[in-house]
Amino acid sequence: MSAILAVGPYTEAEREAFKAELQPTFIGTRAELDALDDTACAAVRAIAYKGHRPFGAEEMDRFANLGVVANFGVGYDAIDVGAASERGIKVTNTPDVLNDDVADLAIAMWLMQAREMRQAEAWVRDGSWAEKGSAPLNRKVSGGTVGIMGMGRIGRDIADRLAAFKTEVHYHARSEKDTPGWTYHADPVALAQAVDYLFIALVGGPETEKYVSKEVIAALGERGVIINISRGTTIDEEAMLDALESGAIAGAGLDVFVGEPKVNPRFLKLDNVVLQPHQGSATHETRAAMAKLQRDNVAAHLAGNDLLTPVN
Ligand code: 8YV
Repeated sequence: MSAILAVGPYTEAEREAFKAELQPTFIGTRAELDALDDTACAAVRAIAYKGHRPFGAEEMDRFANLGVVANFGVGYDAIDVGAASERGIKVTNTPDVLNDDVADLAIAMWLMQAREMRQAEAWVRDGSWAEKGSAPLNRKVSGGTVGIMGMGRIGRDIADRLAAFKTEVHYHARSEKDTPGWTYHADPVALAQAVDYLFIALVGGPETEKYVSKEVIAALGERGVIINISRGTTIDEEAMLDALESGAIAGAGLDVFVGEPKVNPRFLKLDNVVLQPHQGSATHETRAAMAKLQRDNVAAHLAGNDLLTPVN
């Protein structure tokens, strides 16, 4: 009695790797998981979970012998870790292997927004360049003043990249970190006041809900641009939309949204935003590394070994 479930939108390659390495008894969707009968549930010892639909106490209580939930992703806000710990269920995630890709996307959205690359490309494609001449001027990023909200591993990788753009780096985190001359702000509003470009690299979950508040957004000011690669929930999205529409801030580059994959239609009318479909970690190379780390965590648990990247 040792059933392994792989739950979520796994690619064909990931499914094949599961079959080769772990012989899971089930690879399916979250809806199929919800439909499993009691006998099948009782046999489950490990779940490899991919997706952002909440997996909490109610779900866990269906699996009396569940020992580990291995999350696909560094952010495990979909998993109720407190409920898991109370039930003696271990949770793992996939940190570090995705830092480069997520930081790269943050920089790409920053450049794309400020240099108006979408509009500039349209200028070429629709013949405006030949008909009307040069495209409108846009905004310089190198040498600017930038802020990082959340100086974890991804925040630091973003800051390292920004430093190479000769920027002045400011940050806010729970505590001051050992950083090379970057300015720490204990107050998130003070950080927003000090910078033009604000990168959000917070962890998700209830503690950071609307951490980028109406006040933080207002403090950023009319030259302010928000770049978010964390979770949609970390920003007061309605307040940000109001600010984007009124010109209270200059723009945004967003990879994550409240209620994604559905996106508030107000975003679609805005020309000062760059919108991405939560693709921070979505390269072939990184997704393969994340999937491998997830499988290795399941294998370690089943073998009774230390977990590679435990959360609780
Ligand atoms: C997701 C992510 O895991 O790692 C994270 O926290 O947000 C992503 O890499 C990915 O969307 C698959 O669910």
